[in-house]
Amino acid sequence: MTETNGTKRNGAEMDAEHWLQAYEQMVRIRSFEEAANELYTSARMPGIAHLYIGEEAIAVGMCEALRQDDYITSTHRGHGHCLAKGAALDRMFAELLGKEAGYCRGKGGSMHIADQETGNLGANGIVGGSAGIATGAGMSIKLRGTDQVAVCFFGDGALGQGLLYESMNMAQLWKLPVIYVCENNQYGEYTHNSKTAAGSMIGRATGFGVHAQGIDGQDIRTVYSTARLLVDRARKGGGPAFLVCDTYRFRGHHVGDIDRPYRTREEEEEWAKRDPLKILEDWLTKTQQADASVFERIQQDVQTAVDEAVNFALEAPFPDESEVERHVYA
Ligand SMILES: Cc1ncc(C[n+]2csc(CCOP(=O)(O)OP(=O)(O)O)c2C)c(N)n1
Ligand SMILES: [Mg+2]
Repeated sequence: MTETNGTKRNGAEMDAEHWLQAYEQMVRIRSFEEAANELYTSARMPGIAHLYIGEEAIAVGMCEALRQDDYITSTHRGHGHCLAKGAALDRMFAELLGKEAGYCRGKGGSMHIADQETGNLGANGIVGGSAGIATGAGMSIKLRGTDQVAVCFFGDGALGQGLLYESMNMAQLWKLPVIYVCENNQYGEYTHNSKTAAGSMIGRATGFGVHAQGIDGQDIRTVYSTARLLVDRARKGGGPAFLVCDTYRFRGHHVGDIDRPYRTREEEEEWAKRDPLKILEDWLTKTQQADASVFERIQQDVQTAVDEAVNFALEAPFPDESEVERHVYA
């Protein structure tokens, strides 16, 4: 049943074949999200989902620089992180549909997907909540004396959460191997961050002495090369880092946010020109490492795998009623 992603580069230089695997991983995330949207609009998925379309280069660029035994923590917009760290399509869809074959036996749903085998400590419906978990993982790594790294993904909305700053303070004091990755998609729900976040985003980390930088989150080559440096630094005991990746969600805040009255179509069109898939396609084409026929074949193969995984999840059984109180701690 389980089709896992075996493309991890563990931070090595990428050649053409590996860039195409990274491209495939981004396509896999996009196709997964399109299918999740379709399951929602056809009333086959309970609840809502927050789509990662437009932001794929960040999850894939960061996770390609990690080993399987490294950790990530994720957000309410977490499908891309889970898949990039190695989650299987079929068990992901099963979780979205509340089926027993899902990563959390159907009890977590879209916003609470965790998978110990791939080092995914969990998506999280609490904005900023994963900062404490990732920092705790960093503490555990240090106490156990391994060279693992923890990557904490969060949105620009989490910059308003105190836990992030308490966590970064401790991580810097104790030189923990944690990389805080802010996916700055400009909005928290329906509000632009110019209305919610005072001062400098980078300055929020440099105030603690944490190494911080801002990058273009649409270009996977930039994300990956930065990730390699920061991961290597953290592995060697260099301590935490804070990375602000500029990006944009191409869809609404969640699948039900269709009209998006809080932002203009012109703004969306400008960002659509910076589609992370297109940026990688253009570079691979320009450098003659691949052409349109290669991209089309990858897209078709991924679509077939996604269709199969959706069918698996639709047909999979729900947990038995007797399971309702098992594995529930709160
Ligand atoms: C502690 C907390 N407060 C409020 C919410 C409601 N909420 C859900 S998503 C969201 C916006 C998050 O914005 P951001 O962190 O930028 O992530 P994005 O949705 O843009 O990826 C809010 C306020 C929540 N889930 N948790
Ligand atoms: Mg945001």
